Amino acid sequence: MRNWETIKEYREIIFDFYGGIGRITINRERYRNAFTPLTTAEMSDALRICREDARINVVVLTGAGDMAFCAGGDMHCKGHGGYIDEGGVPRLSVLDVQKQIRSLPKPVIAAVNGYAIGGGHVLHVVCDLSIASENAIFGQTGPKVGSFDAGFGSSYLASVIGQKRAREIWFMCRQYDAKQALDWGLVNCVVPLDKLEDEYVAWAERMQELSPLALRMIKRGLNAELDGQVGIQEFAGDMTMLYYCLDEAQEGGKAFLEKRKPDFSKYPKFP
Ligand code: 2NE
Repeated sequence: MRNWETIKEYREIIFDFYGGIGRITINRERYRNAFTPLTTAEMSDALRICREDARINVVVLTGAGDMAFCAGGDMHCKGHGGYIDEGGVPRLSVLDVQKQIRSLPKPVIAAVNGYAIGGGHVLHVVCDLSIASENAIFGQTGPKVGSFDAGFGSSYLASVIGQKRAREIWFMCRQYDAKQALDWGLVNCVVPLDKLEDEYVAWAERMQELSPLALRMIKRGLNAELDGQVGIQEFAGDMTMLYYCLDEAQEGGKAFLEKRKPDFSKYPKFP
């Protein structure tokens, strides 16, 4: 038994910490962990904390209970223009959560502990790694229930498993078991449900033995290839951060403040 310590209290998610891992658990077991606008707002807040908190090196996303990871958007809230929040405003804020997961400069593991359906399926797809329990079930339902995700939910899915399979998932709206998901490369590994926590903690521990900056830059590079200008901007942002760590970059600012010409001649120029 691990002693997970609460980071912050929320209404629809649990956010806790253990051994360098920030764990976000969608906590709506009654509805197969379907998300409401409040759930996604809370997830966004927790992901922002994951980015800021230097104790957190790896993030895990999972669902409460042993039936579901996430069954997508809560149909009770779906209205005209989006999922209606408590103030009556229609929102599709799960898209912001997807973007946060992709741009978080730390690895994000989806621990898929049951149904990953609709927008819940997309959530695991956008995570860097997916570890599934044997009872996990995967699928999209959008065209059956009056919805779709033609963004990461389709195009990034296709880069993960290929165009034909991505089109099959969306055009047929079938369900796929964990073995099929593993065969298709939709998940990284499958373990018995009672071993899921051990497995994702072990993967997180392994990644924490490696250089965080190296992992961060690899994530940026893998994203940049697919994310166009936004991907390049994030990659470039990290390059700028690294440049600011060099004396060469400090010399420019210092020279400006000292009202002299900068002298960049002394810094190495590798071939
Ligand atoms: C997930 C699945 C396959 C589970 O089936 P089963 O048989 O294990 O459970 P059951 O009885 O269907 O569900 C248990 C309770 O959870 C509720 C159900 O209505 C049921 O409630 P009661 O009848 O006991 O009152 N529940 C489950 N999913 C819910 C949901 N999404 N919203 C509200 N209540 C939900 C089965 O439950 C299922 O197929 N669920 C629906 C999956 C779905 O279609 N999700 C939305 C896809 S669209 C989307 O997520 C999306 C998008 O496409 C684009 C952008 C943003 C979101």
